[in-house]
Amino acid sequence: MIIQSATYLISSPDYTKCPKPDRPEYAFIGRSNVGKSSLINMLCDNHKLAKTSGSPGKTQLINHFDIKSLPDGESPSGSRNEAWYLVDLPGYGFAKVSQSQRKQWEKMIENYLRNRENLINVFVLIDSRHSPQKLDLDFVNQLGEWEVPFCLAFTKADKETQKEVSKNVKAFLDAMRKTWQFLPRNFVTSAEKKMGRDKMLQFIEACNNEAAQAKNNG
Ligand SMILES: Nc1nc2c(ncn2[C@@H]2O[C@H](COP(=O)(O)OP(=O)(O)OP(=O)(O)O)[C@@H](O)[C@H]2O)c(=O)[nH]1
Ligand SMILES: [Mg+2]
Repeated sequence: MIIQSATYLISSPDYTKCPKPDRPEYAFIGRSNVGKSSLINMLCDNHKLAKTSGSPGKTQLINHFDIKSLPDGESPSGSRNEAWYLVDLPGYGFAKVSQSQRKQWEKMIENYLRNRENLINVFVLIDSRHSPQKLDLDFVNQLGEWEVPFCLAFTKADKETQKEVSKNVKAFLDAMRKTWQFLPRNFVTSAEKKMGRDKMLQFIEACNNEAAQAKNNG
């Protein structure tokens, strides 16, 4: 897939204020500072798109980005131009927030994830440098209970040896295996090295096609 354009659209405090759900949507979530905004920028090939920062807790709203793409091999004038949304969600597990802020975050995220009708898939980002963290496992288990479809995206793979990354990915999947019958798809990524970009875009394209098919079939 070729990204033709990616533009920031709007930041919403609540899912009811989000843009009209008229196209496929993909959300990025994970611990604060895990690299959500960086991964979105890497996928869109625009490092200025989503605000990144060294200080966690920067993103506090539901941030929509408007994406136009073309399937591989299609001419720019081709009619199979696709429109979809990417969403940058605020991170969880930021130590310096109050209990009430945390509750507010939880409510906002739950409402968004469970009610956003055009949400096709959530990418849960996991820092590939660490062994499985309870916070991340709790979050994916919660998604399971809510029946929200998701994939895992392991981030910052450039910061560790390949061996260490593989070990951590395997450990996370093994931890999930204890309670999950089927494991989610996973991507190993580096925003720095553009690792995982093609695979993630291919996956999104396949989901977009499926969504279009479902729509045509009424
Ligand atoms: N080396 C390396 N650094 C990364 C990568 N992805 C993100 N970072 C760095 O990690 C820090 C946090 O990245 P962000 O993309 O802002 O993380 P975030 O998850 O959006 O953070 P919040 O919005 O605050 O929750 C920044 O300093 C990034 O430059 C990566 O793949 N490799
Ligand atoms: Mg961010």
